[in-house]
Amino acid sequence: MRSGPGLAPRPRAVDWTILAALTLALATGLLSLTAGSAGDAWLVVLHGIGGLALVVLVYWKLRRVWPRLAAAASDRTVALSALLAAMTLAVLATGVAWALGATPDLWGWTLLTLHAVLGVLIVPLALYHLLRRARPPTRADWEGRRTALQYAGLAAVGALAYRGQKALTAALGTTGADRRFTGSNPEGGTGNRFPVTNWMLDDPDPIDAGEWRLRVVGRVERPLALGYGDLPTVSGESGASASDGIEAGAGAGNAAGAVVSAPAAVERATLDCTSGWYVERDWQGVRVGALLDAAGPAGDGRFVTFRSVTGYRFGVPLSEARDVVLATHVDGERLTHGHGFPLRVVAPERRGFQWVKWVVAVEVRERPDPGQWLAIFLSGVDAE
Ligand code: HEM
Ligand SMILES: Nc1nc2c(c(=O)[nH]1)N[C@H]1C(S)=C(S)[C@@H](COP(=O)(O)O)O[C@H]1N2
Ligand SMILES: [Mo]
Repeated sequence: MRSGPGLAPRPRAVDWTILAALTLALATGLLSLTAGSAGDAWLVVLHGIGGLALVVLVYWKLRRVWPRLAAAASDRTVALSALLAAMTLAVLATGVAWALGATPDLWGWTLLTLHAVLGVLIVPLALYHLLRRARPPTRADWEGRRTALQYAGLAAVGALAYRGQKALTAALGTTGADRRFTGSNPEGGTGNRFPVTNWMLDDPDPIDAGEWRLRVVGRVERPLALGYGDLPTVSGESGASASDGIEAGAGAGNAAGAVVSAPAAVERATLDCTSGWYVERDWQGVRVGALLDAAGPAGDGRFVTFRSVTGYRFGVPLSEARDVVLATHVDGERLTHGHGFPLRVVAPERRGFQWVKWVVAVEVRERPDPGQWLAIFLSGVDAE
């Protein structure tokens, strides 16, 4: 890009604007990890525009400090500044490459996961850089009509680049063209044919439906323990080994009557993994509202946590939980082990890492469980 000195704001203004743009990109990037409904789309748009404006800002800055970087590589502070510059360029390059449709397999990681991890790793380097180098801006750094024009230009370039990138991917028909508002690409397929994504070492043995129990516990009047046979039957079940060995499980024989007699719930919903892919499917199973009606939440029950046999868990407010489906089937096929058989969370408008697999307990709680949020920071660290 050609830009004479007249286009760039004064050095200290550039530096502090880089900090602002970096903070914006980091904040919107992290918040986008829980963005699940179309109303959250603006977060990712702001992320893209802020990130693309940063490309211009970083170019201005590097043009200015390049001679010093090259000259003093032996100085520790300068060496760390150079590392910060390299990482920032890597974050920008991975973000833009992902948006343009690049989907290389990086030893089990996606480019988007690498992008997010590099973005977070920048934080300590940027803080060190600030402590060693920051000079407070003065009014003189921002004075003049020219500065206002320069900033208007910068915002326009960021927004135009964002539009241009969308137009380019659409015109070329690259992978990136079909991105969801979260930045995820479609996986297509039907039924169980989509990637299995497990968090770190979350990899349980296949579950025997005959032994398995679903417990509805916590702040409820009538705790339940349901067997696989107590769950609604999905009519017209398809798939190779559809109900092999399952009838043996039958019901656990308690207050489950209301649940069994309910017809299977069907929910069309999108599973959107933060590592950058999504699928839309019909999910069949039991509506959590039906389970709660049978168990009778106590007056102080406000949240519902879904717990996996592995200890992995996630919770949502009680009113939202009523609409969650605990699925035994996808597109009429019994879930495979990898996708969470016998039961997984289907939480429309929530991101994939919140769709707990191999569910063994539904816990009604008075307040949220902060420990679950650990999963947010590690959810991008996905296998496959
Ligand atoms: C902190 C420094 C970061 C910078 C400078 C940055 C910058 C960028 C840029 C320039 C793009 C391409 C925008 C486009 O062409 O549309 C991008 C895309 C993206 N970034 Fe970041 N990013 C950062 C951190 C993060 C983090 C921490 C996350 C998530 C955890 C994240 C998630 C995303 C997503 C989901 C996209 C794809 C958006 C789309 O497809 O439209 N970023 N980022
Ligand atoms: N118990 C458990 N549930 C889990 C996970 C996990 O690792 N363990 N991974 C989550 C993540 S990150 C995603 S994207 C979805 C993926 O579901 P899938 O493997 O059926 O594609 O499951 C979620 N549920
Ligand atoms: Mo995920």
